[in-house]
Amino acid sequence: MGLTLSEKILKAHLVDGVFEKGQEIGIRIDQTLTQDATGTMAYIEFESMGIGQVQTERSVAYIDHNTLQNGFENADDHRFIASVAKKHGIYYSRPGNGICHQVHLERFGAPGKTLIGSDSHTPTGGGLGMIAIGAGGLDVAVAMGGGAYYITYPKITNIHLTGKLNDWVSAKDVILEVLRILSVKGGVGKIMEYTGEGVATLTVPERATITNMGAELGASTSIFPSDEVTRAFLAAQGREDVWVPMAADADAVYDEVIEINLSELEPMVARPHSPDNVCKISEIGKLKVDQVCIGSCTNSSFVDMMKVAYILSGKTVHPDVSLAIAPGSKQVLSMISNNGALHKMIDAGARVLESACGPCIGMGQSPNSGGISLRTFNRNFEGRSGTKDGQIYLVSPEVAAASAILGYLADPRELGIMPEIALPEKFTVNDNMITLPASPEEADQVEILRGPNIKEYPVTTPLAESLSCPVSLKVGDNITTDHIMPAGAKILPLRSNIPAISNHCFTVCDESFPARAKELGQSIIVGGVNYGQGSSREHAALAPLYLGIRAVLVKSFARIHRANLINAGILPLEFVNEADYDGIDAGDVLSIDGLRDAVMNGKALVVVNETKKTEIPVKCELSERMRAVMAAGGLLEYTKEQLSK
Ligand code: MIC
Ligand code: SF4
Repeated sequence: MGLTLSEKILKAHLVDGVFEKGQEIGIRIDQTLTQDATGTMAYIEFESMGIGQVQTERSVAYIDHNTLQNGFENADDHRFIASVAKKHGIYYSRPGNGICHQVHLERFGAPGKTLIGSDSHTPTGGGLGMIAIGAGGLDVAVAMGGGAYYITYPKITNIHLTGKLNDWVSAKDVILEVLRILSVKGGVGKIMEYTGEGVATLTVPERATITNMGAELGASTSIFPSDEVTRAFLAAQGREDVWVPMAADADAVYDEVIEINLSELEPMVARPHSPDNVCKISEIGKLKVDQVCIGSCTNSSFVDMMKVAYILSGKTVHPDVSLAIAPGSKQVLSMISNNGALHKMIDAGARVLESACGPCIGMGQSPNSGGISLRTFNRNFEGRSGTKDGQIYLVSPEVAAASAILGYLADPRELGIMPEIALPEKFTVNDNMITLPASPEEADQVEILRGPNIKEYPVTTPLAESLSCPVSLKVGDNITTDHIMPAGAKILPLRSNIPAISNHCFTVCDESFPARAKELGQSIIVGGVNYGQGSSREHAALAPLYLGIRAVLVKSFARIHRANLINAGILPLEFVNEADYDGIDAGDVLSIDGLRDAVMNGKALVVVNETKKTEIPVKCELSERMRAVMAAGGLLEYTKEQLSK
């Protein structure tokens, strides 16, 4: 029986476990990436493992999230990361060089390799035919130290593409269509593998838009084959030497197949407040717009920007609209400034931002109260923009630019014939904003520069014999990490300071939660389905850990967040019968007798609701390795124990 492309790469990297569906497997990691918002913690963790030089083929530290420097904190974090990178053999992409995923695709990604990144949109690399997975910072730290990365052998979904996109329909519309079909939970436990004759009609940046936003499906990752299109992109980046052809075997067997005919797609939109709340633009009508933002790791490539410049050329941004544009990388910005496209944007009245995440992570450009904002980004969770009642719609760059001119949500097909905008034969390559690490001989002399905002990893506790504590919070379905640990310009500077950032934990849902949890000392959170979807931020586990959360009991978890809870030594529990969720209220005291014994030996677990006098069967499915991690009080302690052996 033939193998899928994902299986081929995973199998070639297998270092632990049995290569069978549903089993936990350990894979060797060739490349890692971090960004600054998750990076400080990842490097604090890496340092505390006491490893000298990174063991990967390439590790890169990017600065792209916290680039508003409203106080000393962000700049201190940048300086800290720069110094750690220099000391430990990590390439350092300076602020201004661009968004991690865009730059990694341009300069480092390579077909057939494995990449993990402390950012959920790491699957962007799947556009180049690599297995690129978003993970918690601690997992990345372990991989940098040469440790395996563990995932459950996923189901492989085949998205079979036929046809060719029509004018003004773009890669964003493809992934919005997939989200419409599958929803934000539809990819959990799966890799989305793209095949079919439609693949060859999509460029690498277009493929990367699709694999990037595949994160919103909850998928482990998404991947395209590596073909002649991949070779042309790498050659244009001066990196043809890393190209290898890669594809699934003709007789590969998939767990599920989804057919999409590219020729049948229309411009689409995801309405507030979820990336899967998708419909056709034509179904909405002329919705008046207050703001348009173009950029983010989903849609900020050279061709995206050229299309936008073409649409804006000679026009003026509608008087009621504020248009912000953040090109994805220094390469993109430099090329559009050189060829005059930037001039067209500026002339039309665009507010040009630096090459960074910017508004996508609430770093500025929050819309007006109740404002309607069209964004080419990948997430529109409530409040993420920084405006609590902001109404965020996710669209393609073509829709965004057309709407910025017309003042309403516009179908770009109204603009007539689309010109052919091709990838350049040669991108402008200048890696002068990537600082190389010190040589291993000089590494000893490099001093780590730590600012006062950089605090230690929180104290963890080994899995207790038994547990009895109250429920400090009960939440509903689809809770995102933006609910658990909000981002934005005010809170992101605290990413290296767990005690301080904890004061903002869950405040989107309940202002009084941090104080209450602290007062209770130990407590449990209860939630619904797909708990923890969205970002890879381990702060969504570390802040609860600091606040004394010992267990999270939900109907189901999102993959990265569940892994982060285990890494932090917080027990991830799931209801056996979802209906039992209704029988628990905030304030109820829950207890589990013989907890450690049951978890370690895979015995049945029963939660007693002491307040309601009921018994609730729960499950906690952990691999051998995860049990050992829980027993040690988290992955950091576990890794230290392993290293000392
Ligand atoms: C995001 O898009 O939510 C982020 C900010 O890039 C996060 C990482 C973070 O929280 O720092 C992600 O997606 O992992
Ligand atoms: Fe940055 Fe937004 Fe991409 Fe996250 S989704 S990496 S915040 S651009």
